[in-house]
Amino acid sequence: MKFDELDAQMRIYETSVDCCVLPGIYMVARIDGRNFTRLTKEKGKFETPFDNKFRDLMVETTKHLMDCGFKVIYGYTESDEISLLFDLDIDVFGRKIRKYNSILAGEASAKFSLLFNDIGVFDCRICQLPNRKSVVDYFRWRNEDAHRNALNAHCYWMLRKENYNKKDAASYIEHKTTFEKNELLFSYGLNFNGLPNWQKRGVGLYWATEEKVGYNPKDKVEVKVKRNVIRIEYNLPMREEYSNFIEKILEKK
Ligand SMILES: Nc1nc2c(ncn2[C@@H]2O[C@H](COP(=O)(O)OP(=O)(O)OP(=O)(O)O)[C@@H](O)[C@H]2O)c(=O)[nH]1
Ligand SMILES: [Mg+2]
Repeated sequence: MKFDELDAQMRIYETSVDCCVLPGIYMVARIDGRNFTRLTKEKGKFETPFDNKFRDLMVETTKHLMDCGFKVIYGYTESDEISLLFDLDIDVFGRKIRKYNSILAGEASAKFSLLFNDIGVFDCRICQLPNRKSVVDYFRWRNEDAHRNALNAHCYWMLRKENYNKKDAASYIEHKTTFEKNELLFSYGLNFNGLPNWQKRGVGLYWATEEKVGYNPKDKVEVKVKRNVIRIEYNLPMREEYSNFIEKILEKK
């Protein structure tokens, strides 16, 4: 068989399940650390439940993903996960899902591993969201997930410090209400509301334009140049205010 014939024949097997996201549908990628419970405990020895150094690794990885060839209009990170909202009209790789999943997981793993000096692997999935409301709801979901995780993690580690074993600490908080969890922390002298917002709400990253004074050596004059920079928000709003924040990002593009 000639190579061209063989090539055409085999491509069918490779591309038969290639799905593309339809035009007019928003895409959000969620990238999540693989086995990071172990990585944060054994390889990194990060502070529990939250560590600034780990947060910074995730923020730097998010920044990289926002500037690696995909038009990302908003990045969000909490715990070991990153969400990326793409421009509605993005058309790189013909919107083929397998390209986004494999490249973004690869870029995230490579960047994180370089920063961490050890292997850190991420997976990636694409959510297809039919309208602006579902995009807002998606980010509200992750924002509120961050809040719940933070409360549970602080309770868990507080009990562990008080000599509860893993199982007892987990089962103690399992059936407690939000109010009771807040009370539990308070009884040990920790005011949950006073904790840094990035722990409870995650971190948001978005593009902004900045004016910079440069120098034109040919004309020997100072010139103002505009450049796009990534802004990092460590104090994201919550609930309706966060919905409005996401709406504004969707409108700005
Ligand atoms: N010590 C520490 N751990 C963190 C921090 N942020 C996230 N983690 C850990 O990262 C893990 C993320 O949870 P998951 O993604 O559900 O668990 P995983 O082990 O990565 O499992 P898979 O995602 O299914 O592979 C949790 O166990 C957190 O404790 C941090 O700032 N400090
Ligand atoms: Mg994970």
